[in-house]
Amino acid sequence: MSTHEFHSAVVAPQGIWWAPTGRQEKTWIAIAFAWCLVLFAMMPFWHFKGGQNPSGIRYRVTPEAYEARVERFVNEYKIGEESGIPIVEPPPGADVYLVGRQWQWYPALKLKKGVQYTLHLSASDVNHGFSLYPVNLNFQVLPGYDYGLRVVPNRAGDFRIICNEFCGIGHHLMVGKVLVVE
Ligand SMILES: [Cu+2]
Repeated sequence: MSTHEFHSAVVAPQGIWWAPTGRQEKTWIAIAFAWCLVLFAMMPFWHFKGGQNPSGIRYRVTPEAYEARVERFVNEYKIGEESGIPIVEPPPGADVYLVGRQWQWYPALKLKKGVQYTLHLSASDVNHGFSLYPVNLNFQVLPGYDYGLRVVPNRAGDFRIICNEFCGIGHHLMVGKVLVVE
Protein backbone atom coordinates (compact mmCIF):
# COMPACT_ATOMS: atom_id res chain seq x y z
CA MET A 1 0.00 0.00 0.00
CA SER A 2 1.47 3.40 -0.92
CA THR A 3 1.27 6.32 1.47
CA HIS A 4 -0.84 8.28 -1.06
CA GLU A 5 -3.90 6.24 -0.26
CA PHE A 6 -4.06 7.72 3.20
CA HIS A 7 -5.53 11.19 3.65
CA SER A 8 -4.18 12.09 7.02
CA ALA A 9 -2.77 15.47 8.04
CA VAL A 10 0.81 14.20 7.85
CA VAL A 11 0.57 13.30 4.18
CA ALA A 12 1.02 16.23 1.78
CA PRO A 13 -1.92 16.61 -0.62
CA GLN A 14 -1.37 16.66 -4.35
CA GLY A 15 -1.10 20.02 -6.05
CA ILE A 16 1.10 23.10 -6.16
CA TRP A 17 0.01 24.87 -3.00
CA TRP A 18 3.62 24.95 -1.77
CA ALA A 19 4.80 26.93 -4.79
CA PRO A 20 6.25 30.38 -3.88
CA THR A 21 3.76 33.26 -3.46
CA GLY A 22 3.06 35.05 -6.72
CA ARG A 23 3.86 38.73 -7.24
CA GLN A 24 0.22 39.75 -7.39
CA GLU A 25 -0.64 37.85 -4.24
CA LYS A 26 2.27 39.46 -2.41
CA THR A 27 1.05 42.90 -3.47
CA TRP A 28 -2.43 42.20 -2.13
CA ILE A 29 -1.06 40.85 1.15
CA ALA A 30 0.96 44.08 1.51
CA ILE A 31 -2.09 46.24 0.75
CA ALA A 32 -4.26 44.30 3.20
CA PHE A 33 -1.62 44.52 5.91
CA ALA A 34 -1.16 48.28 5.41
CA TRP A 35 -4.94 48.74 5.61
CA CYS A 36 -5.03 46.73 8.87
CA LEU A 37 -2.48 49.15 10.31
CA VAL A 38 -4.56 52.14 9.18
CA LEU A 39 -7.70 50.73 10.81
CA PHE A 40 -5.79 49.89 13.96
CA ALA A 41 -4.43 53.45 14.17
CA MET A 42 -7.98 54.81 13.75
CA MET A 43 -8.98 53.46 17.17
CA PRO A 44 -6.66 55.64 19.29
CA PHE A 45 -7.01 58.51 16.78
CA TRP A 46 -10.81 58.48 17.05
CA HIS A 47 -10.62 58.24 20.82
CA PHE A 48 -8.81 61.61 20.95
CA LYS A 49 -10.27 63.36 17.86
CA GLY A 50 -13.70 61.82 17.40
CA GLY A 51 -15.50 63.94 19.96
CA GLN A 52 -17.69 61.02 20.91
CA ASN A 53 -16.35 60.00 24.30
CA PRO A 54 -18.92 60.25 27.09
CA SER A 55 -18.41 62.95 29.70
CA GLY A 56 -18.57 60.25 32.32
CA ILE A 57 -17.65 60.16 35.95
CA ARG A 58 -17.68 56.69 37.38
CA TYR A 59 -17.88 55.47 40.94
CA ARG A 60 -18.15 52.09 42.55
CA VAL A 61 -21.43 51.60 44.38
CA THR A 62 -23.26 48.58 45.74
CA PRO A 63 -26.64 47.90 44.10
CA GLU A 64 -28.34 48.41 47.50
CA ALA A 65 -26.73 51.81 48.02
CA TYR A 66 -27.63 52.87 44.50
CA GLU A 67 -31.25 51.77 44.94
CA ALA A 68 -31.35 53.92 48.08
CA ARG A 69 -30.07 56.93 46.12
CA VAL A 70 -32.76 56.38 43.48
CA GLU A 71 -35.44 56.12 46.14
CA ARG A 72 -34.26 59.35 47.79
CA PHE A 73 -34.26 61.07 44.39
CA VAL A 74 -37.78 59.82 43.59
CA ASN A 75 -39.19 60.89 46.96
CA GLU A 76 -37.69 64.33 46.61
CA TYR A 77 -38.90 65.25 43.11
CA LYS A 78 -41.84 63.02 42.30
CA ILE A 79 -44.70 64.79 40.46
CA GLY A 80 -46.92 61.88 39.45
CA GLU A 81 -47.20 58.29 38.48
CA GLU A 82 -47.81 56.31 35.31
CA SER A 83 -48.66 52.59 35.40
CA GLY A 84 -46.97 52.19 38.75
CA ILE A 85 -43.77 54.03 37.75
CA PRO A 86 -43.19 57.41 39.39
CA ILE A 87 -42.66 60.43 37.15
CA VAL A 88 -39.87 62.58 38.52
CA GLU A 89 -39.07 66.18 37.64
CA PRO A 90 -35.68 67.22 39.04
CA PRO A 91 -34.66 70.91 39.16
CA PRO A 92 -32.10 72.23 36.63
CA GLY A 93 -28.56 71.11 37.40
CA ALA A 94 -29.70 68.27 39.62
CA ASP A 95 -28.24 64.81 39.90
CA VAL A 96 -30.70 62.47 38.22
CA TYR A 97 -30.72 58.81 39.29
CA LEU A 98 -31.99 56.15 36.94
CA VAL A 99 -31.78 52.43 37.61
CA GLY A 100 -32.13 49.53 35.22
CA ARG A 101 -33.43 46.31 36.68
CA GLN A 102 -35.27 43.17 35.58
CA TRP A 103 -37.33 44.42 33.80
CA GLN A 104 -37.89 48.13 34.02
CA TRP A 105 -36.21 51.50 33.90
CA TYR A 106 -37.00 53.36 37.09
CA PRO A 107 -38.23 56.10 37.44
CA ALA A 108 -39.69 57.99 34.44
CA LEU A 109 -38.01 61.37 33.97
CA LYS A 110 -39.30 64.79 33.07
CA LEU A 111 -36.47 67.11 32.03
CA LYS A 112 -36.13 70.62 30.62
CA LYS A 113 -34.61 71.33 27.24
CA GLY A 114 -31.29 73.20 27.25
CA VAL A 115 -30.55 72.55 30.92
CA GLN A 116 -27.62 70.48 32.17
CA TYR A 117 -28.17 67.48 34.41
CA THR A 118 -25.90 64.78 35.70
CA LEU A 119 -27.59 61.57 34.68
CA HIS A 120 -26.54 58.66 36.88
CA LEU A 121 -26.98 55.16 35.51
CA SER A 122 -26.62 51.86 37.29
CA ALA A 123 -28.19 48.40 37.43
CA SER A 124 -29.56 46.45 40.39
CA ASP A 125 -29.07 42.93 39.12
CA VAL A 126 -27.45 42.23 35.76
CA ASN A 127 -25.93 44.17 32.89
CA HIS A 128 -28.47 46.32 31.02
CA GLY A 129 -28.10 48.56 28.01
CA PHE A 130 -29.37 52.16 28.00
CA SER A 131 -30.53 53.07 24.53
CA LEU A 132 -32.42 56.32 24.02
CA TYR A 133 -34.96 56.05 21.26
CA PRO A 134 -35.24 57.53 18.66
CA VAL A 135 -31.92 59.25 19.40
CA ASN A 136 -28.87 57.08 18.80
CA LEU A 137 -27.44 57.21 22.33
CA ASN A 138 -26.14 54.03 23.91
CA PHE A 139 -24.52 53.28 27.25
CA GLN A 140 -23.73 50.16 29.20
CA VAL A 141 -25.46 50.01 32.57
CA LEU A 142 -23.57 47.86 35.03
CA PRO A 143 -24.38 46.71 38.53
CA GLY A 144 -21.73 47.95 40.98
CA TYR A 145 -20.99 51.17 39.09
CA ASP A 146 -22.61 54.57 39.24
CA TYR A 147 -22.00 56.07 35.83
CA GLY A 148 -22.66 59.82 35.83
CA LEU A 149 -23.08 61.57 32.49
CA ARG A 150 -23.35 65.31 32.08
CA VAL A 151 -26.21 65.73 29.67
CA VAL A 152 -28.07 68.67 28.15
CA PRO A 153 -31.31 67.60 26.43
CA ASN A 154 -31.28 69.49 23.12
CA ARG A 155 -34.66 68.40 21.80
CA ALA A 156 -38.11 68.43 23.35
CA GLY A 157 -40.20 65.31 23.06
CA ASP A 158 -41.33 62.04 24.47
CA PHE A 159 -38.45 59.58 24.42
CA ARG A 160 -38.17 55.90 25.25
CA ILE A 161 -35.35 54.08 26.94
CA ILE A 162 -34.92 50.64 25.40
CA CYS A 163 -32.77 47.96 26.98
CA ASN A 164 -30.30 46.82 24.34
CA GLU A 165 -28.46 44.21 26.41
CA PHE A 166 -30.27 40.91 26.70
CA CYS A 167 -31.13 40.60 30.39
CA GLY A 168 -33.57 37.72 30.66
CA ILE A 169 -37.08 36.61 29.81
CA GLY A 170 -38.67 40.07 30.22
CA HIS A 171 -35.97 41.95 28.32
CA HIS A 172 -38.31 43.07 25.52
CA LEU A 173 -40.65 44.67 28.09
CA MET A 174 -37.93 46.86 29.50
CA VAL A 175 -39.01 50.23 28.16
CA GLY A 176 -38.52 53.43 30.10
CA LYS A 177 -39.61 57.00 29.53
CA VAL A 178 -37.98 60.41 29.32
CA LEU A 179 -40.08 63.52 28.70
CA VAL A 180 -38.23 66.65 27.59
CA VAL A 181 -40.21 69.86 27.77
CA GLU A 182 -39.40 73.36 26.44
CU1 LIG B 1 -32.46 43.97 28.72
